[in-house]
Amino acid sequence: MLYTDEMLNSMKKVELSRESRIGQVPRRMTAEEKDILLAENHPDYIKSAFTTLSVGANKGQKVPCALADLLQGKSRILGKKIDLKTIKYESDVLIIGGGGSGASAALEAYNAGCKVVMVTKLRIGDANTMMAEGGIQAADKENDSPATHYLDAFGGGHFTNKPELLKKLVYKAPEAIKWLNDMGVMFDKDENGVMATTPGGGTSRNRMHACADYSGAEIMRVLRDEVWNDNIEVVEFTSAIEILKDDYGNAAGAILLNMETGEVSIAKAKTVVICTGGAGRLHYQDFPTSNHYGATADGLVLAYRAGAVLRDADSIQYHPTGVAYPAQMRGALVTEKVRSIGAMLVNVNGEAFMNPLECRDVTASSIIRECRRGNGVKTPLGDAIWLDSPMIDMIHGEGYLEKKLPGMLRMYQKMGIDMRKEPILIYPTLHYQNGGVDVNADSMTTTVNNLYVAGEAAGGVHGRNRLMGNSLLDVIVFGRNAGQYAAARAKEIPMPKKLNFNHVKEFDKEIKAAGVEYKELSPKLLPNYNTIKTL
Ligand code: MEZ
Repeated sequence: MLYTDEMLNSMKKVELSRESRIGQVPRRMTAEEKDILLAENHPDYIKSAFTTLSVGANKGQKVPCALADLLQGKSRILGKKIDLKTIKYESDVLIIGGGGSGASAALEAYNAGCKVVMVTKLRIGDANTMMAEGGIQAADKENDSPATHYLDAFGGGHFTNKPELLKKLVYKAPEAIKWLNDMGVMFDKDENGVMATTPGGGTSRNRMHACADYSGAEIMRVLRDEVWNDNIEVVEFTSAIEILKDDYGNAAGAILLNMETGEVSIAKAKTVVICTGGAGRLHYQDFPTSNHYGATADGLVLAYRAGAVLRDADSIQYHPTGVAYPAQMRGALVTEKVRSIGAMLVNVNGEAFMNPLECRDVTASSIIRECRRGNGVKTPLGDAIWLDSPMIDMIHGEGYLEKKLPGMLRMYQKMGIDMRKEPILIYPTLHYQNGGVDVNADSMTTTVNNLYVAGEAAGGVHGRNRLMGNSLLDVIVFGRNAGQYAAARAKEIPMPKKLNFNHVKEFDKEIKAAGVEYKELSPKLLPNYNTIKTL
């Protein structure tokens, strides 16, 4: 039996209250209520989960403990003999990472006439982009505007977003959708060919463009095909383990590690673009994650050691609805779209306790609080909340859920759950790093010349809380942006003559002088599951 009697009794209450909840919209919280809720319940406020950095550009600032261990970890090249004269890959632009931002950057740099090499530690497309479900925002309808999109994202980010980055994100969004559509991304459209759009948490207009509930997979399919079609050199199963610099302290390549053979090699380039994604697989505070296997914050480590500044690195997004039960799917993403199209969050007594389309940090905190108040559903894996998915077909008619959420429906069916007929159990899951490397509007880091960062590895675009659908948008807009600027710069400068990794040695000296003990080899590259608490 999948559910205990207690769970089944609670499910009965959800069924009984369902009819009366249709058409009811729970009120939004006031700003003051939100502030109190966040301070008392959001995991970012748990002081013991953070520590202060002792070295580097962000010395004195707090970051999650697991991230600090990596930022101040032992470089993989220390004590190794590195031959900097034998260059295995030489290019105008070196792209590190093979997800959505890496592919977008590669395509733009290639189109600008540059020789591009992309290195990626797994395969091209093995990335969080591929896992994205609900959609991509763009204000391209008559009742909407980039300015409205800006205000939504700025408010959602608690007014901490870097204005020049956010402006670029929202103004370039319609063009990004067109770019993808023209390349062949199969967006959902109505019978007249008009893009279908839905709302998301914190959006004041319906501007979520989607490809059912596999938006990221469809976008990545097309980007990957384009990279392959262009014959861009893609080096798979190869990680960048340090940035290389020229005699002037500018980024000039990377030291690479072949993940299969262990061979170390050198890539030299005029400009370097880091597109390594997020950090979910660090499992901050022992949260499960919706992230891809490779999400281990590698880019932050590479950039930090090279002298880049991080911003909002203590701000983490817990997606409100991760699978809480059954165990096989724990932590997997239950797209926000389930709520966008009508499902409510309901407690053990069958009561809707909040508006389901508050921003993510507020929604996640409200779910955590409801469980802390004793109103969660007890499962063998911990407390959870119902997401009342059968409401969707009751509101829109039979067949709607299957049409809009085919992937999710199948995922649950495999576990013997029909989400059209029964609610599903959710709890927040570690989803996104809101912050990252500080970059300018040209995607170059604020302190290291010729080093660019795009996508989840970059900070500032979303401030301290990202809205749904602005991540896929970020990887496209800023992947392209980084590729264009890195290419333009590469055309202006000569190929670096000599390479060095003096900054790695200097950083190591700083670590020793600060009395910090290494806890990890870094970058981490792959998660280490024997250290995660078992259920
Ligand atoms: O942007 C996201 O994180 C997103 C669209 C996730 C989702 O709920 O589907």
